[in-house]
Amino acid sequence: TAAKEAKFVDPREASIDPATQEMILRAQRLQVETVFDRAMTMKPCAIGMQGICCKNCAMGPCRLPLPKGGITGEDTRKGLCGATANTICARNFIRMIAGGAAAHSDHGRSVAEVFRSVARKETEDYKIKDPIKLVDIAPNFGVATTVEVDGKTLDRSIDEIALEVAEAAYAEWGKPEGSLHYIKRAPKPLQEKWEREGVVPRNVDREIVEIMHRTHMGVDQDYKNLMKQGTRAALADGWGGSMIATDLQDVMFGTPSPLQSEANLGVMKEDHVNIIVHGHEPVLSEMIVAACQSQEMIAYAKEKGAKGIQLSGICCTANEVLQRHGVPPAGTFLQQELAIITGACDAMVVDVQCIFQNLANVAKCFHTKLITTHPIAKMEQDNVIHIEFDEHHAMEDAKRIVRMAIDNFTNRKAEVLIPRHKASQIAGFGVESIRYHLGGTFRGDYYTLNDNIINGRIRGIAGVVGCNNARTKHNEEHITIIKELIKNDVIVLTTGCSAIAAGMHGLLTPGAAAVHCGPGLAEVCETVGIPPVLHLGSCVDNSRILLAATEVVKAGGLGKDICDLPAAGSAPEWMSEKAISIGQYFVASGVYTVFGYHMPLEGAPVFKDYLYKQMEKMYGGMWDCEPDPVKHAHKMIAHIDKKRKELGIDK
Ligand code: SF4
Ligand code: MSK
Repeated sequence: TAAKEAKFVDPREASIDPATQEMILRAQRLQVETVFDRAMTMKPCAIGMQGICCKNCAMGPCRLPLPKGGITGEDTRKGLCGATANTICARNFIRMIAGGAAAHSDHGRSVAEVFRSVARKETEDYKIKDPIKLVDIAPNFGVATTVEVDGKTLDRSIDEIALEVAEAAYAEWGKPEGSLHYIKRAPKPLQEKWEREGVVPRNVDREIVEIMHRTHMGVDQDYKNLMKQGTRAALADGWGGSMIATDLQDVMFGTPSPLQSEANLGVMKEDHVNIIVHGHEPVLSEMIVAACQSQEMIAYAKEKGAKGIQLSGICCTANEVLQRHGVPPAGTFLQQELAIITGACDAMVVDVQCIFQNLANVAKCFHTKLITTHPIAKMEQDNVIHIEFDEHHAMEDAKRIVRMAIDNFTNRKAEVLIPRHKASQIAGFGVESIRYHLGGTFRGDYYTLNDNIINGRIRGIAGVVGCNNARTKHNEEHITIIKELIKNDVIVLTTGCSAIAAGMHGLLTPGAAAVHCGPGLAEVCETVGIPPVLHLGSCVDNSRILLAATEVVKAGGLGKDICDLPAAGSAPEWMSEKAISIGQYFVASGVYTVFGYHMPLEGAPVFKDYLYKQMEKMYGGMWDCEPDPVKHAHKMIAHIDKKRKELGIDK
């Protein structure tokens, strides 16, 4: 990966994080190219940026750039087949939704498969850790938790409930009729909107497949009708595949509750075997956590001269093992190459999504073993080891991987340089723990969330989520926006790499309240001892934000639907197709959703207007984009204030 001719980025321009800056500099000194350098040398395509390049058939690519000065008069732009800018832009947009919904939902399917193995008792390595959650979710799938015997109501066995939930959950991906069970968890007025607009998802796979059909050359040529299907697939993700993933993971691995940890590259330890898990699915990483904690593996590591095993994570696999075990994240999406550049990463174990292929090139320059584990995510480079994970012998696979990392500890070549920077954090929040920490209910007490929103101590709720993007300064937008929100008494719920960024920059501690919050939010956080920014988990756990909003609505006093709440969503540094799917399911659930960087919509102003303005009339939520982080936060606050006024709580 040596790139003598590459133009190197100034590390201070690339990130606001000192650990990241230090490692970028180190990479440059060692002539190891990273994403930050590639972002300098390869600029994005200006037409693709506008969202109006179509390559859906071999008569194209057809490119319909917006004329300088915009459209005056009739828009006569068209592709060879006659597709308009709106059609092309909408097709591209909903194909992104299909990609994102497929990724989240296939993750959910894998979890459902493992859960079915557990319910059928085909695996010994996984158990039901949270039977209470299983009993809680069972009625949503139409599974009874009690049985009538001789006029008495008796509890059904957990084994019986698990088997029926497993079958019903798994069927959500392909059932031939009806609609997704979890749709019924949404507030009633929202369900009515979805029915009225014809966007209730039928099954997860069908909605994604139908996007691919409708966007094939010569099929759906009405941007509104295309977007209808995009909405239906996005809802199948948020209220389907993602929500099922979150719930079944909680049932099998435990529902998170607040715990202490740390974040950033400084969590790696020079004198320990360092293993990094990276990707999204926690099925294998749960076993890796257990293997790393086993006396057998710790003794083996000591035999090889290490003081112990330091497990850490990148991206959402990091969030999964953080939320349930306190395993510290070593960094966000953009720090994955940098973790290897420390020279201290003995093994990086990857599963699916957000994994740079360039990791293999970087690993070649160090001793790091790069291990792919998923049958659908392999790498072509010959230094990559593939150990396919199977839930039927999960612990055996995990121990094999951990042993390989330990054996590699003595092979470290390059001088080890781990940045010292790390921050403490409290993570592990969810709907259950928000309720518990804020008075045990959502309304009716001095401490509760709804009461504090009504009395104005908390101005509103913001969900700040999503990726990093090498086209923006790493973490700057996340941190600026979050700080601006909490300064204005808006409590922040965060997931994904945004949550890791917040942890790295010290915003996930109760102490952050006194330093960064407005007086109302600070008072609430100090009284109940929570951080002003609550880490709700991984990308699929955005479903927890949907359910938290639903609980707030159901508790009363803040309107009848999610769109009535003083709430807004944000993805400041988004990059993945998953972010677009998440954005659309938030918009269709009634949330004003602002993205940073840019949106690939500028080339089709009519379609853009449909997303930014017309959507609100259908669902109560709408899209927006604002790259300036301070303005971005204030757009969210203005929306929150508008909703407070509508609720009559703006005094
Ligand atoms: Fe061009 Fe139409 Fe083919 Fe797209 S589908 S590439 S617009 S001819
Ligand atoms: S990992 S999807 S970069 S949040 Fe979920 Fe981070 Fe975005 Fe991947």
